[in-house]
Parts: sequence; C-alpha cells; structure tokens
Amino acid sequence: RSALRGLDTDVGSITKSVVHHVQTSLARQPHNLDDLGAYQAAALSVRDNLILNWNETQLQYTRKAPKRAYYLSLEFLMGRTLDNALLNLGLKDEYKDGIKRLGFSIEDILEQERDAALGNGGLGRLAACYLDSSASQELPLWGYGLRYKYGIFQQLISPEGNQLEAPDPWLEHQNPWELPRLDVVYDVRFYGQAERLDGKGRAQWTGGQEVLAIAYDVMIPGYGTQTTNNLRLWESRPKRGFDLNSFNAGNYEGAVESSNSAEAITSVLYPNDHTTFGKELRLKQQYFWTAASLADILRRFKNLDKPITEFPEYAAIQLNDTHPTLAIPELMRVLIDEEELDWNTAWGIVTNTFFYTNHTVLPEALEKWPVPLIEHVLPRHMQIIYDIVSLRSFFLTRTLSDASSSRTSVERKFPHDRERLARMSLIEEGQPKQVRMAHLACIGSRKVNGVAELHSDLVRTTILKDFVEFEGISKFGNVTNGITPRRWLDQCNPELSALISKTLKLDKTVWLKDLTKLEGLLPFTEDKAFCKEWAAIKQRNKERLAHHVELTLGLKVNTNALFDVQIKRLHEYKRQTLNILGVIHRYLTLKNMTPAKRKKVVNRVVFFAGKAAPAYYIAKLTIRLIVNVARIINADPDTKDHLTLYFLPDYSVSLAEVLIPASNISQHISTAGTEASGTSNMKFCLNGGLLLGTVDGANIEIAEEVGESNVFFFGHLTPAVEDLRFQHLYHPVPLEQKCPALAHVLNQVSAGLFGDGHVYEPLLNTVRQGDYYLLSDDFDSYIAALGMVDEAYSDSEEWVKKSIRTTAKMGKFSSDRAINEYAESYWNIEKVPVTK
Ligand code: 26Q
Repeated sequence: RSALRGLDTDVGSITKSVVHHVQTSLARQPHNLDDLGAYQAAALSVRDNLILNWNETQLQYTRKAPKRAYYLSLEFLMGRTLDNALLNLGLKDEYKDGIKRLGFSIEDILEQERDAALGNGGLGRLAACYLDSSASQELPLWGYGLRYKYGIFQQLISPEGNQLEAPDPWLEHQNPWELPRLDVVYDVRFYGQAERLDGKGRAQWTGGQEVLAIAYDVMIPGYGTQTTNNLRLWESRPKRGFDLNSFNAGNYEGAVESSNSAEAITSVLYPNDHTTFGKELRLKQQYFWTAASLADILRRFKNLDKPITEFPEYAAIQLNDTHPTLAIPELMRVLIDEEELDWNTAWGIVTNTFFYTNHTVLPEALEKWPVPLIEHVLPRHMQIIYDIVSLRSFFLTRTLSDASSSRTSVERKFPHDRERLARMSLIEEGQPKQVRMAHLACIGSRKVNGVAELHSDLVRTTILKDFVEFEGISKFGNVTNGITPRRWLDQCNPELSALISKTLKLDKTVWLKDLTKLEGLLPFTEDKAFCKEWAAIKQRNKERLAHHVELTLGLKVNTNALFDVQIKRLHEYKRQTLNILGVIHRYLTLKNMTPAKRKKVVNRVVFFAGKAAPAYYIAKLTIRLIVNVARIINADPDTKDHLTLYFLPDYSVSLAEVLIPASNISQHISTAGTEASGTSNMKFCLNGGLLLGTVDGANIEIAEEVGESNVFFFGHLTPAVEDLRFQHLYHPVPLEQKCPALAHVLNQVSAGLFGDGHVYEPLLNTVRQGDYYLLSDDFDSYIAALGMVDEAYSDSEEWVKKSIRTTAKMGKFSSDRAINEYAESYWNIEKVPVTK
C-alpha cells in the first residue's frame, strides 16, 4: 500500500482495477480495447484513489475547522491530469507496469487525454500551478471557477496563413476528473427590481431571471501528501426546464429561449485576454460565479455556528484580477439585506475578507463596466456601489475595531483636491459612466499585490498611486509568481529530473518540494561527464520536438541548430512583431552573404506558437506574416540550412510541455513595463533554456538570481518608455533615419517578398506611425542581442555551463514559495496535515 488509504497499489491490484473499470464503468471487453478506452479505464482507476484522499482531506478540514483560503478565478488552465495525478500519488511506475501488462504503453495512453483548457494564458495557468502547490503544501485552499462547456478555441491556420477558430468540445468524452454534485445548488438572480427599504441602506431585490448554479468538483492532489484539495466549478442550468405555457401554445422556440439563456452563461470561455469589455454575457458570468461561490463559502462558514462578524477569521478570498470584483458588492448585499447587518459592520467584514491580485497595468486592459449595464443586470449591486461612493465607506479604516473611531476621508486628508477625488472615484465620468473595477477591488480588499517586483512598483506608483497615498503603502505588496516544478520539470522533462536526482544524490521527492536544492548543481559545471549528459538530454528533447513537428505538420526540423522559441498569446505589447522582423533581418543578411560566410553563422530554428483574440486584427495579421515568412524562407535553398521558421498551430499546455524542454533560447521581449510578470520565462529557465528578453516583469528577478552574465538583455528601460512615446508623438523622426535596418525590413515586406505586401500594411503602419510599443527604439539593440546569443552558443562548453547555472538558480520561482507567501503574509492560514 502507498501513502493512500484503502486501495491496494501493487501492480497486480492496479491491473485488476483497470480491467474492472473496462468491464463495469465502460461496459467494454478488455481484449479489443483501443488506447482511448485504456486511457479512460486507467483514469477511472486512478480517480478511485483521488476520491479517497479527497474525502479524507475534506473530513479533516470540516473537523479541524481551520481558516480556509478561496481562490476565485474565471480561468483554470489545467492541461492534462492523468500524468500529474500519477506523479502526485506516487504511482507512476506501478501504473506504467500495470498498463504494460495489459498490452498498452503509458506514453500512448497519456496522449489520449484532452487538455482542460479553461483559460487564456498566464493568469489561468498561474491559478492551476497555485492549486497544485496548495495541496502539496497542505494548505486548506479551494478554487472556484466556471465549468465552461467550451474552453479556449482550437486554432487552425488557413492556407493563406490566417487564424481560424474552432470550438473546443473538451467534454465530448466523459470527464473522469470531475464529480458532479447535483445536490449542491444555488439560485442566482439577474435583472428585476431593487427597492430601498429604509434609510440604513437595506433593500429588497425581486423579479428578473433566476438561474441555477450546480457544482462540479475537481480533485487536486498534492505531491507526496495525502492532501487533495478541491476546485469547484459551477455550471448554469435553467431553474425550470422550459416554459410549459409557451410550449403548449405551440411556441417551441419561445419555450426554450429562457432555458437557452440560462445555459449560455457557462457555455464558453471568453477568449479575449487584456481587451474587449462591456459584454452583457461576460458580466453575467462574473456575477453568476461570484454569487454561487460566496453563497457556498457562507454556507460552509455557517455550519461552524460562529457569529457572522468572525467570518474573516475563517475565510480569506483571493480575487484573481478584477474579474471577481462583484464579490465585494455581493457580500455587502448578503450581509446587509439578508443578514441584516448595519453598513459599517458589513463593510468591516468585507474589507477583512478579500485580497486582490492585479495582473496588468496596461490602461486599456483595466476592467470597466458601463453603469447602465450594471443597473440593468444587477440593480441592487449598482445601488451598493453608489452607496460605497456616497456613504464614504472607503474613507473608513479597514479594521473592524476602529471602524467607528477614525473617520479620515480623502477630502479631509487632501482638502480641495478635486482632481484627486475624480481620479480616485469608483465611477468614471463619461458617456456612459463606467465603474472602475480595479478601484472597487482595491478599496474592498485587505491587501493588494502585483505579480513581480517591477510590476508591483508600477501598481503602487501608477494605477493605484492615489490609493497608496491615502491608505498607506503597507496595504500594497508583491508576490512574485511561481510555477509548479512537478509539471514544469519532472513531468515535461523526466530525463533531466532523473539526472538532477542522481547528481544531487537526492530523491526527487526532496528537491521537487524544496527547489532551492537545485543550487547543489552549481559545482557540477566543472564536471565534464555531467555537462555532456546535460547537453545530451537537451538534444534528445529537441529531437522529441522535431518528431512532434513531423507528426503534426509533416515537416523535418534540423535539430543541429539553435532552437529559439517564443510561445505566448499574440499581443502587440509582447512584440512577436519585433521577433518576426528580426527573423526577416537575419534572412536578408544571410541572403547577402557568400555561401562560405553563411557556413560560419550559427544555424537557427525559430518556433512561434500562440493564439490571437478572434477580434484582434493586428495580432491575427502578425500570425499571417509569420506563416508566410516561414513559407518563403523554409523553401529558400540559399538559406534553409541556416535559418528556418515554424508557426506551430493550436498552442496549449501540452504543446508547451514539449516545446519548453527543447529550447536553447526563449524570447520574452515585451516593451519595458508592460509584461506584469510572465511565467513561461521561469519554465524555460528551469529546463536549462537561456533567456533573451527586455528588462521587464519577472525577467528582472530571473537575472538577479542567475546573474546578468547568464541572460541576454536588451532594449530601453521602463523609465524611458514614457519619454520615448512623447518623442514619437511630438518630435517624430522618419524611420529611414532613426533605424535604417528596420526600415529596410519593412520595405521588403511592403514590396511583397512574402506575398501580397499590401495585406501587411496595417501591421507595418503600427511601427511606422506612433510605434506605441517602441519597436523602432529597441530594434538595433535587439539585433545586437541576437548576435551575442550566436556568439555565446558557438562556445558550446560555456553554453552548457550557462544552462546548468540557470536551472540551478531557479529555486525562487517555485509556486510552493509563492503560495506560502500568500498563506503567511496575506491569508493568515496554516497547514492542515492530513494523515491516517
Ligand atoms: C477580461 C474581460 C473580458 C474578457 C476577458 C478578460 C480577460 C481575460 C484574461 C482579461 C485578462 C486575461 C488574462 C490576463 C493574463 O493572463 N495576464 C497575465 O498574468 C500572468 C500571471 O500573473 C502574468 O505572468 C502575465 O504577465 C500577465 O500578462
């Protein structure tokens, strides 16, 4: 038996359990089973183990009644589960053998699983890493999200190079990792009327539409612990199946209309990161999810039989960006209208319960909702938001004890500063008026944090500056993001993990939970055999990627070249355009060389992957340019041995797991001050890939750890950005003069070197005119940095040492460190060991 309760986990018992599921759960015969069937049966067998641990964990939480943390996120980008569950349960070898006995290979079976892609990118994957770490650190934490029927769209690339979107029917086959809780149901109201009842701010909200929220629980096993935490996802269902009156009157469309509109709420993940606000369905998603989650959290608290004023001592609620900010007025509504508390007591509870993490300082990405829309969909909440403004709640201090004593108002602290008041208001004037969600999240929370040092500084000095001056700096902190080394090293790079264990003479169960142990690798940079093995593993990972490209695109990749990777959502601020223009520059340079000279340059294979928001025209045009540049240069006999380029369609967590271990260098080249943190930068470095980047986000802290000599930095720094943009606007210099190399590249694209030049004009014009993301300011130093990468890569012995040093210094970036910071400095929760 393993650390689990109940189930035998020897290979014989595992084989039996899998066969049992084939016969009973799947109702199939073990001898003509395909890989998919074998995956499903294996998953159901593993799930039995998870369920026992989940039950035990939840029982202990109920018995011990510790303070709990709740992570509210509209996105959980989980990827695949089977391999992770096996690793965390410590049953990988046993299942590998058991599956083999049944005539299947574990690798093939793992490939059968579809990704759970309920997220856009960094923010959603961060939530998934934090769940893994919470369970691994034995912290009592639950995630709350939505069970979208369709996750992030599947990306197809048309023959012209355009992104096409297809739905992601991830629930097509049954999902073995969720437990439907048909008995955990809440009513959620929309629209209707809110009538004030008295002068105390109380009101009654009636009428409108009621929708049911049904819980589905996803089990989150900890690594090497029995703790199995919970991710509760809500599904929307109509309260009454359909309207019988319409049905009987023969109005069949009308009969299902309201049921359709209820089901629509959790039908699809919004694929727009950083943009497009103001859609009614998105607002309904946000409220549906926050209302159901809060009702569930309050019900659990009420089972403890404590006075409601003690709620913040039992629950800490983390807001993942502003998406769940409606939880603040919703908790006010429940406390005032249903629990009948007075305003100040309610506000004291609220502001001691919530914590807000900001993930962006881009002005266009700050969430705002039109007042008329909130008034229509959530009339009671609009009243409460107005009351927060006019009852001056946020002018009260945050602790319950002195809520009544010290009433310092913004006006009292900064007399006659009307501009400041307007800047700080929850309501932005305009047509229409809009609610600033970041301001609401800030004033309604106990603490606020950014996700890397630079970004947290920018939060404090730009978007929330006035609030820092008013509330004091101590409310505004930083928690640098982290990644789980289980998925992002052990699972995706098993050979490297094994070499590390062997070299450190430590079982992986030790260093995977104390990642700073990787520092023990440093002395081995002088060990020739070790370096050779390190390099050989990277080479095999490159071959694995090449194999994948051959299977999916039918193209042969040159694995004796430097692998250069940029994989992330397409966005102007992330500057994939800078990268592709750099590739073109390299191509033109190679074309101008003699064959003899070409032989001396470092051969390079460039990989791109990433999705563009479906309505983001410039981002989609960037994909089109990349695909067409690839088409031309990969076919050019002069250069194709020296430079090739691939755009891998349909980027996903599982594709990242193949790409990241194979990279020699990865690019994180956002305009300084725009990328809050980045987390893939940490994943590449953990796998011994070097970093080419700007002085931005977590790149800075990575460089602090590994030493500047082991990263390739370029470009202007954050403080220069504002001035440069000013110059562009008021003292523009023609591109030919400012950056001739870039001008030449743009002209070649315009001239049609990669097909119809006019198609790309709108993209090229973003650089020629305004150049908001400063490509023309950073291009020359970018090209120089690429040259330094070539030079460093030519010294292969030294390169391997850099690679080892990089991995060795990545301890800080474990999500275990990050989740413990939240637990200690924010939520004030403690470990709850789960033992037999
Ligand atoms: C908002 C309103 C309507 C529709 C969609 C959205 C929306 C959805 C997703 C807005 C933003 C996002 C995602 C943001 C995100 O992924 N941010 C990234 O978060 C990472 C984790 O902190 C950071 O590392 C990245 O720097 C940051 O860009």
